[in-house]
Amino acid sequence: MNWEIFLAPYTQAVDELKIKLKGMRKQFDYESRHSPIEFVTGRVKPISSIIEKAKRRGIAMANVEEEIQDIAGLRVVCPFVGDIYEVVDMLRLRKDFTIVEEKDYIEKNKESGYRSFHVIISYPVETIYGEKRLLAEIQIRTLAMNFWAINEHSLNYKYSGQIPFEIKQRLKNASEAAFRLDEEMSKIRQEIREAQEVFRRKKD
Ligand code: 0O2
Repeated sequence: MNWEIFLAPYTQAVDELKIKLKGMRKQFDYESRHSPIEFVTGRVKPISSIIEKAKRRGIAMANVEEEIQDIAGLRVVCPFVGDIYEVVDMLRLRKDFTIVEEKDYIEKNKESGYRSFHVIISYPVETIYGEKRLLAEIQIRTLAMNFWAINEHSLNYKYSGQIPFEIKQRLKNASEAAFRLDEEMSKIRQEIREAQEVFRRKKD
């Protein structure tokens, strides 16, 4: 497998999608409207992670393209839970890609305590040989969900996926705390927005 050639369209897709999703945030700013997007990041999955995931799932290298949906990964981080569904609605309206699957790990979180909304898209990349459609995963989550997920991810890496029981329990507690934080913040969302608006006007 020539990884450089294989990953090139994924790199292009991530670069393009980062610009497009950041563009959504900018448009809210230009129109002085509250943005449901706090920030956007993107990455191409490292080769070692692709190989590791394929081995773990028993996926043949020839099927990696169809079976590993997050080689191109985008993350949209939002202030409030309600913003996530606003972003999902905007993604559903777009004509530059098609949604092939939606996974709502907010309604029903994962066993680990992970919460996030995943949208899997089929994205057309223009190559020198014509259009190539590939899968990309857009993870949409709040700041609190993101804080939890990046810490849990580091621990998973540290313990090679075998996090000790006690730490797992603490992570579950932390996930519940993050859930409550999101709930409380949502309840005072309007107050927070108005405060930000006053702050923005003063700055202008
Ligand atoms: P990395 O290192 O982030 O790239 P499925 O067959 O649908 O159950 P699949 O295809 O892995 O499983 O999709 P899923 O479960 O939606 O997960 C895709 C990505 O979501 C993961 O990629 C993580 O980025 C994130 N994710 C899912 N579950 C967890 C979790 O419990 N904790 C954290 N921190 N992130 C999670 P990778 O390849 O697993 O990891």
